[in-house]
Amino acid sequence: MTQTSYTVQARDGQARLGVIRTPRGEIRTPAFMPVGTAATVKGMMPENVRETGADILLGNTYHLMLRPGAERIARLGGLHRFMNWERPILTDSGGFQVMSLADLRKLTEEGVTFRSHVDGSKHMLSPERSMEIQKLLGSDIVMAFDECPALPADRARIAESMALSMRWAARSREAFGDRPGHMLFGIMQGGLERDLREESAKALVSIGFDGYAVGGLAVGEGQEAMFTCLDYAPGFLPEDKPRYLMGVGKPQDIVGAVARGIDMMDCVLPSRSGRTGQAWTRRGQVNLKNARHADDPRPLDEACSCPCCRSYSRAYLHHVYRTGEMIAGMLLTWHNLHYYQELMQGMRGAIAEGGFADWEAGFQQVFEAGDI
Ligand code: PRF
Ligand code: ZN
Repeated sequence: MTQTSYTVQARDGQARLGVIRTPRGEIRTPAFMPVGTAATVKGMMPENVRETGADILLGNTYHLMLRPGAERIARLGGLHRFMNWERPILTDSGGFQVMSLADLRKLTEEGVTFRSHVDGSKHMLSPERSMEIQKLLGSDIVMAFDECPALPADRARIAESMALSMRWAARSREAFGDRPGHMLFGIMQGGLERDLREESAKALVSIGFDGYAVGGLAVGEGQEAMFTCLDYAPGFLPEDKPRYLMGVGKPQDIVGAVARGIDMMDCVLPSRSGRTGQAWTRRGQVNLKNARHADDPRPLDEACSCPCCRSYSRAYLHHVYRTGEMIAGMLLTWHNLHYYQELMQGMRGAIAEGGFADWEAGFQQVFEAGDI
């Protein structure tokens, strides 16, 4: 009894409608996972994150191992209890964050040693330690430990890094063991090299995972190059397992990824841009800092049913952002997460009805028309 499953319920072109079942609840796919890096989706109460429609959150091995520490979270009953989110949590494995955030990194076959970006203390991550930390956190979907070069990078560097990530994937699988109710996802690498992507997928499939991530994208290559890769990369992965595109993205990226066969995504964009006065709506990006909103009594989006749009004007949002009030980030984050979840629900509905292409064309037309 594995207690977890993934079922494809409908297909429309390459897009898939499905559900991942775990003991902590169902994840409707295509799914967007809000990011709760430091055991909080910044500016939001967990029950309100749920109200936006989120089935699952993302947490980070790297941040939590440094502060407050994985062993401490385990003693306090695990990450779900610690942060008051009882539904599924996926945790990233830490290597990617070490490479982008930590100081004095040293990469070897064994793993990576680094100094904390918080206090300079020395730490180590390896496939084995990453699996141990994600188990201490109580993560429902554990990510294999990988490494990812920033693009552009030369082919030799990408090939070498991918091969190392595949050896680490095998060690992650071994260290994870058999944990009923929990899933382990492998991470495909290989940059923008088609043959390396295929080789990576074959290596992962022969190890065997509960799901497969497409890693190493949205690292500087641009949307067109990313979509070119997504035109073939998901096709190298098993049909009967979920596919997760890591760290993506803008609404247009998310829609394009789903159209190409991706089932799950995460991104800091809706929460982070909320804290910097940026909103995402059906009609694209809106900058609330802009003086044009100062006298505007209309909501951000009259068609949005979120608490921000139901009760507050653009003029108010502009004012509280300009004065540095906390509620500015809270309201904009709520709206942005609500919008992202509505986008996912819209795609799920369209796939169910076999109307994804029309839905996508309509989405693009309104999005590109711009804010009014
Ligand atoms: N690997 C891991 N986490 C990630 C990535 C990756 O390649 C990316 C790339 N967009 C984001 N987060 N482990
Ligand atoms: Zn809204």
